[in-house]
Amino acid sequence: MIRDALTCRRCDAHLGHVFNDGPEPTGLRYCIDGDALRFVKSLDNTKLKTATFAGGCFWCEEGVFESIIGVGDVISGYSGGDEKNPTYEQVGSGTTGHAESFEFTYDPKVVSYEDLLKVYVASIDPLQVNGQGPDHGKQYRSIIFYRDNTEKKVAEDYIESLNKSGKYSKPIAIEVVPFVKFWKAEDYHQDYIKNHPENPYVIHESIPRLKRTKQKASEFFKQD
Ligand code: MHO
Repeated sequence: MIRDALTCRRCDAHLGHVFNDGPEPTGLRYCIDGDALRFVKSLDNTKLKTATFAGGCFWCEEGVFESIIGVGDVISGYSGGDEKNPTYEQVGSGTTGHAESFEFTYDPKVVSYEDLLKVYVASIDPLQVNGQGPDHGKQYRSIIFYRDNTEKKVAEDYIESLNKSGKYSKPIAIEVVPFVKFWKAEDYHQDYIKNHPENPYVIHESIPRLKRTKQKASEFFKQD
C-alpha cells in the first residue's frame, strides 16, 4: 500500500494521509485531520421553505443564490405573467408578462427571509426599471414574489428602509407581488453558469455580478 502525506499549500502543516487501499470506485482511503476539514451544517430537509424572486438574467441569479449559506436547490424559470408553459423565446420576446425568475428552497433556521432579500438587493441594480444591466424589457424586471403576509411585510418594510436610507438617488424599482405560479425553464437553462463557463455573457455579466454581490454581502456566502 502507498501512503501520500498531505500538507497545507500555505504553511506546509501536515493535514493527513491518502492511502491507495480504499474501496471502489476511487480505490482511495482518506485519513484527514479534523483541522483540515470544513464542517458544513446540513439543511433540515423537512423544514425547508421556498422563495421566488426575479432579478434580470436568471443564469446570474441562480449562480448567486447557489452560493448562499442555508439555500438548497435553485431553479431558473418564469413567473409574473399569465401564459401557461412559457418558453424562453416567448418570455424573451417580452409579450407574456413573465419575468425571468428563480425559485429556491432555504432553511429559515440558517438564513432568514430578510437576509435573502439583502442578498437579492445586493445582486441587482435595485433602481433599474424594467431591466437589469444590459438586458432591457419587462421580462428582466425585478420582483419579490411573497407567499404570505409576513413575507409581504418583511419585503415592503425592507424596501421602505432602503428608500429612506438616503443611499439611493431614485426610488427602489422592485415590485412586491403575491406569488401565483412558477414555471421551470428548459433544462439547458439550469446550472447554466457551471455548464457554460465559456459563454461570453457568463464571462462578462454573470461572473462579475456574482463577484460584486459577494463583495457586498460576503457574510452570506459559502466559502469557496
Ligand atoms: N441577453 C442575454 C440574456 C441572458 S439571460 C438568460 C442573452 O440573450 O444571452 O437573460
